[in-house]
Amino acid sequence: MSNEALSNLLREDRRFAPPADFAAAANVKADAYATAEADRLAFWETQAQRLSWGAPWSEVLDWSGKPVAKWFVGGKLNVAYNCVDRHVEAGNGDRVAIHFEGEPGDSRAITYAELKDEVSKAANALTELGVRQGDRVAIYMPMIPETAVAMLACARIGAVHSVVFAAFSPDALRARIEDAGAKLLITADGYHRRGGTVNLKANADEAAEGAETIEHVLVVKRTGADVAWGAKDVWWHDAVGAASTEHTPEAFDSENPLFILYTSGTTGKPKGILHTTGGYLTQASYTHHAVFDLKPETDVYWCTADVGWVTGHSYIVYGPLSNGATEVMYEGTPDTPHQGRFWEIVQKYKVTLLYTAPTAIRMFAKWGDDIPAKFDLSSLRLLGSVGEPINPEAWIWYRENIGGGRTPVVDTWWQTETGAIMISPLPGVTEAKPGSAMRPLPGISANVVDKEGTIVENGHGGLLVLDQPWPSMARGIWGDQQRFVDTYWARFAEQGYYFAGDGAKKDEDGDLWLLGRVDDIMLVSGHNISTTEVESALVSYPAVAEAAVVGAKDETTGQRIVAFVILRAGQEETEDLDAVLKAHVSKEIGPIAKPKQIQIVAELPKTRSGKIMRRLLKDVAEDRAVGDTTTLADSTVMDLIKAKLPHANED
Ligand code: 6R9
Repeated sequence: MSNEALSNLLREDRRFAPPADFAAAANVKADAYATAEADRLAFWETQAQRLSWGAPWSEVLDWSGKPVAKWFVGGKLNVAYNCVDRHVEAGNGDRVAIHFEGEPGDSRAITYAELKDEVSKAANALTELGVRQGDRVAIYMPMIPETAVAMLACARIGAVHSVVFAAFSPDALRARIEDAGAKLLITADGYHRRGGTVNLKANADEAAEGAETIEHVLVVKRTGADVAWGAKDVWWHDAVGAASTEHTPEAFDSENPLFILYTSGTTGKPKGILHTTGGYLTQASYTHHAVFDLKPETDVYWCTADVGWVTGHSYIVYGPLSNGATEVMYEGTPDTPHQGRFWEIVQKYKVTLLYTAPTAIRMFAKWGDDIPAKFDLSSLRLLGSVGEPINPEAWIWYRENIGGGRTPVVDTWWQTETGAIMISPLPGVTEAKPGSAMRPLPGISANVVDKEGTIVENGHGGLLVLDQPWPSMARGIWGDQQRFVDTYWARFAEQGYYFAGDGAKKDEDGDLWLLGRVDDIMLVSGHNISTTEVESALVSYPAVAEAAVVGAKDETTGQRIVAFVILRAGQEETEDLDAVLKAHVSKEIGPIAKPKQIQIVAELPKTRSGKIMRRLLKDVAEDRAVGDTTTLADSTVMDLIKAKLPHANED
C-alpha cells in the first residue's frame, strides 16, 4: 500500500432493521455488547458454560505464550459428547440431527439417538484400528453423514482429524497426509456429482500408495461402484457396522488438538491450521447461537458449504450439533438436475436458516429471478453469507428473491485461522447495511489500521487487525510454529496485532466494510483502490451478475483497472455496454475508479471454495503466461478468458 490509506469510495445509504418480532425473540440482544465490553474474559467464561465440561478450568485465558493462547486452562471436555450424547440425555434423542439429501434424490433422516450410536460405533472401530489420542486421521470424503460421524468419532477419542476436500487431487491429499503424519485415511468409494459418479477411492488409493504413515484405509460405500481393494483397505460397514454402540467418552484437556485444516494461502506450501477443543467449541457454539439465532426445537438450518472447508467444520458439524440443531446436508451441486435444486430443498425441508456464499448468490442472480420464484421459500427467517465480500446489490438480491424481502441477512467475516465468526451483524439487534459485516461480535475486538499500525479514523480504510485474543483462534501451523508467527503476527509485532490479510474500511458510523485481500488492492495514480468497491459498483448495474477487477501495470497511472464482467441470463453484450459500464462506475464511486478496460466473460476463475482468483486475471491483463492454476475449480476457465482477450494490453 502507498502511504495514503485505502480510498473510501462507495456510499451505501440503505438500512435494514430487524423485524420487530424477530428482535423481540432474538437469542442475543443488544446488552451483550456492553456485557462483553465490561469484562471480556468473564463474557467468554459465561459462553463456555453453554458446554458440558468434565472438569472445570482454573484460568480463562493464558496469553503468556503469545501468540499461542490457552483458553479455559485445565478444563476438560469431550467435543463429541457435547455435540451428540448430551442432547440424547436431555431427552432429545428423537430430534433429527441431519436430514441428508443425496444428489440423485435419495434421503435419510438421522436422529440424535442414531447419531450417538453411529459416532460411538465409529469411535470403537477407530480404536480397534489402532487410533489413539493425538493421532492424526485424514478424512477424504464427500458430503454424506458418515463424514460428520468420522469427524465426531475422532473428536470422541481425542484424535486429530484433517479433512481434505474431496475434489482435491491425489497429490494434494498425499502432501497433506505426509505433512500431518496421518495413520488412518477415511474415504468413500465415490459420490454423486452432476448426474454422474466420481470414483473417490481411485484417488485415495493413488494418494495412499506413497504415503507410508497410513496403516489402514477405511472406506464408506456410497455409490456401490467397483473399486480396487488393497491390503490396508477396510470397509466402513464391516468395521463400524460390527462395533458396539457402547462407548464412554473421555474428557480431554481444553487444549487437546481437535483438527488440522490446510489452507493454501496465496503462495507456497499449504498451511496446516491447528485448532484445539475448549475455546474452539465455545466460540463455534456461541456464534452459531448468536448469529443464526438458532431455536433448536423449531428451526431447520442449512449451511451449503462443503465440510472440507472451515465453514463446514464450524457451521455444519461443531457449531450446529453442539447446539442440538436440525440441519440439512446436501451431497450435490446447485444445478443438478435443475437450477432450482437449492430452492426445492428449502421447500422440502422447510429450511428456516440458510447460510451460503456470495459466489453462489451471484450465480443464482445470474440464472434469473424466475427460478427461486417457482418455490415456496416462506419458511426462511434468516439468511447468512460467508467467504467473500458480498456486493451490496447481491445482498439486496438475496434478501428480496430468497428472503422474500423480510429476512435479516447476516454477512459474516471470519477465516480458517479465526475458527469461528468474528464480525457480523446480530440479526435481532443490528440495523444492517447491505455489503457491510458491521461490527465485531460481543467478546471480539477488531480494528482498521494504516501500514504503520495506527488506528484509522471513521470514514477511512486500511488493514483489518484483531487486537485481542479470542477463544477459537488458531493455535499454530502444524509442524511450523515459526511460520505461524511470521505469517500472522510479525507485521504488527510491536502492537501485538493479528493481521488477517484483508483490507477494510470503517464508515462514518464505525461499521466495518471488508474490501478484499490486501494483495489485490490497486494503486491507481497514487490512490489505493479496493477491488471490492469497483466490483460492487459494476454489480450494481442491472445487467451485471458478477465482476472481478484487477490492477494491471500501466506506464502513466502505475496501475490501470481492468474489469471482467459476467452478465445476467438473457442480457446481450450491446455495442455501448463498455461505455455504459464505465460511466456507471464513474457515477457510483468517481472517475478515479473507472475501469480502463472491460471484458465480458462467461465464467471467472475461482478456488474450489468459490473465491475469485484475481491473481490469474492479473496475469491475463498484463499479457503474460497464467501462473499456478492448481487451486482452480475449473481449469478450462482461463482458456476461455484468454481466448476472449487476445491482446490484453491494447486499450
Ligand atoms: C470462512 C472463510 C478467509 C478469507 C478472509 C476474507 C474472505 C470470508 C468474508 C470474507 C469479506 C466476508 N472472507 N468471509 N471477505 N466478507 N463475510 O471463508 O475462511 O476460506 O479461510 O477464507 O475469506 O478474505 O480472509 P477461509
